[in-house]
Amino acid sequence: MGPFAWEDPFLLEDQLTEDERMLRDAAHAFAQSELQPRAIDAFREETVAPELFPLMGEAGLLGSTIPEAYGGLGAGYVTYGLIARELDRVDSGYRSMMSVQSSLVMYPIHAYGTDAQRQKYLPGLASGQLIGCFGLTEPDAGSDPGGMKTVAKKTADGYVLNGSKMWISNAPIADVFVVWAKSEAHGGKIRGFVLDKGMDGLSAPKVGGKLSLRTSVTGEIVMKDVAVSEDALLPNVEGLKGPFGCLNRARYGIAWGAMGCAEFCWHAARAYGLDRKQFDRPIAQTQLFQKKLADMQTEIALGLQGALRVGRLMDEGRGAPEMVSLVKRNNCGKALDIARMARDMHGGNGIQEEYQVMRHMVNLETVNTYEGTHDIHALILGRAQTGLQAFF
Ligand code: TGC
Ligand code: FAD
Repeated sequence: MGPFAWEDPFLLEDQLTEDERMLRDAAHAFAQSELQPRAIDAFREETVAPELFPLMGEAGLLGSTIPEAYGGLGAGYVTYGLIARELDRVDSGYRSMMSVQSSLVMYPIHAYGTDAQRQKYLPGLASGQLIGCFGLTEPDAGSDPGGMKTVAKKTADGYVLNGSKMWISNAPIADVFVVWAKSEAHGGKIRGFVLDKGMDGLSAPKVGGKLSLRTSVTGEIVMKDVAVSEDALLPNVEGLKGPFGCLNRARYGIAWGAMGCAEFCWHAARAYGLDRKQFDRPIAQTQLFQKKLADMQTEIALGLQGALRVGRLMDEGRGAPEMVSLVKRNNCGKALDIARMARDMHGGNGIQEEYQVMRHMVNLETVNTYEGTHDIHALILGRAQTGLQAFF
């Protein structure tokens, strides 16, 4: 038998390639030097920080799986997941900025767009000179995006879009809007459109009052007779599989990201327990405290292995959406439990911003809800094993 590394029980490090470790280390260094010093104040003040996009772009964090010809790194999905884990280790809002830009804006333009659309948008999005957002959810269509009301009507030389989107990450600061609408000219099928900031009738007011994910700005997208040319249509996909194709990638990244949050909370609880004394001994020397640490360690080790396995299968072209649902659901739910436990293990200090565990805890409430709620992913997995649709 070999030695045991408490912080890496299954030797995940050994399962990464040298390139993956190098890009992960670069993401870690960026997150710790550029993001960590801002996170506490940014969350408290709900700071909107568009200037972070060019910094992330320069660090190679945007569109890492997009080919180099369009400004990406041409890296695999394991690398993408490792980047998400490092950003989330600081704050889920920062990871959200990266996920939306990479998986929900650059991916559909690359996968479903024309070469002209790729040339027009991808280099700017990769460098962070352009900021993107993804509009699927509506006020009356969240878990059931097929119920959307946004419509695209055909005109002589393009389309006119009407409708509104809700809860859209990055929208108030976005230059590029990937928006999904029912197109009358395509039999009411859902089609993707790329809109540009400043178009007549397009606005993106901020959603205020969030008690979670406050480092990432969220908005509506309001479209009132927004006229676009044929060039705005993403021609190579139709139906819900368009947006879901993007969500598969973002959800997978979130499975890694949630484990980054959980690792932060676990390490913080362990350090706190070693330092804090009650009843004349470190609280880490109590059985209950150690059981909690063991539970955290176990769920994180298993969650990371699961995410890595799905990433490897995606890189081999063998990943299935249900695998992604499994790891997104499990890792978000487990991370939320771990963050709540870490908050408790810090006692009163757990509610203080400087200890950071409560910020992760409230962020994870969003992470567990967006990109398909915990229960929606259970229904996806239930359908896959019974063949029975239980959504309605
Ligand atoms: P359903 O009948 O299941 O499928 C309709 C069509 O879509 C295809 N499809 C998929 N294709 C690729 N990947 C997937 N994961 C797919 N799932 C379904 C399917 O094959 C079918 O294709 P076709 O050709 O036969 O038409 O559709 P449904 O309406 O019954 O869907 C049910 C359900 C619940 C699974 C789905 O609607 C769902 O996943 N709901 C959750 C919605 C959601 O995740 N929204 C996320 C919004 S974006 C966001 O939250 C960003 S946060 C970003 C951040 O800040 O990080
Ligand atoms: P609902 O769908 O109304 O769900 C409410 C509850 O009902 C949940 O518990 C759900 O699990 C449950 N429920 C729903 N249907 C069923 C069912 N059939 N059976 C059992 N239970 C069910 N969307 C975007 O398009 N782009 C973005 O960039 C984006 N960013 C976001 C950022 C933030 C901060 C937040 C909070 C959300 C964001 N979203 C975004 C929206 C997000 O994807 C939705 O909030 C999510 O899909 C859930 O939809 P809903 O809020 O309408 O909740």
